[in-house]
Amino acid sequence: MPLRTFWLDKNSVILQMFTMNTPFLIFCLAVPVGLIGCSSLQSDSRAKTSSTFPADYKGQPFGDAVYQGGPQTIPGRVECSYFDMGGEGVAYHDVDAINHGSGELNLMPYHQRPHATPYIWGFRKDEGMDISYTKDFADFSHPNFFTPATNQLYIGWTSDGEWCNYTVNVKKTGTYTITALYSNDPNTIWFSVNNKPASECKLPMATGSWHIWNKAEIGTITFTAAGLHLLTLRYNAGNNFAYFDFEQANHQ
Ligand SMILES: [Ca+2]
Repeated sequence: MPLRTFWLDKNSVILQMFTMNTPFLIFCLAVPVGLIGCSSLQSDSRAKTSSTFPADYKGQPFGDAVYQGGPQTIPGRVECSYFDMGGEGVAYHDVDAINHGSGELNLMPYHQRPHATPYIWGFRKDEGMDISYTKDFADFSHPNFFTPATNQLYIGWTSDGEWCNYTVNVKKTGTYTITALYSNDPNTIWFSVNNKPASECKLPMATGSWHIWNKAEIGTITFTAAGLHLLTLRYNAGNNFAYFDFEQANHQ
């Protein structure tokens, strides 16, 4: 049983974290009183994988030196640029191997905006998926139907028949509304759960530009089991996608 010791703040003294050989349970004990104890979700929590999660899936939840949150959670926000790791044909399908944002456009100095950082403009630059971020001269130089955050990462350069995977951790079963932050065409998009069609969603209006953003409810999706699920976004040409918010419908 590996034992690791962490110093917290001056009031907490020592947190001893025991990682069980059952690899997905972390049990924490804290001394002194004030942190009585906690159980923590481990990102690699296969023990919580839903029974219908594709057993042969080779992708992994996104993580890097900055983002170490593990699978994105539902209810909650699924950031589109945090698609799974595993590459073309596994974690996503993109029509070409070039990342036309981080790996191409954003190599130009003018696209390395002062309000951003190398991490942002080069985000996942070696992936075939196309990623960029909201820029002052492109996304904030005009009114938006919904103003995105500065440096909001998004996937773009979309083409017909593309898809990408998100390993998500569903905390509670039920039906969720899906709200999208997107731009451009009033397209239909689709979600699958564990490789089965689960939702057809309609982006409600054209925004008029790839860089005019709208945030709108686009449909619903139902999860019948908690735990890890493979959420697949399928789309055609015509949009940038920043994130999807999943909120429980009808206050379940
Ligand atoms: Ca590409």
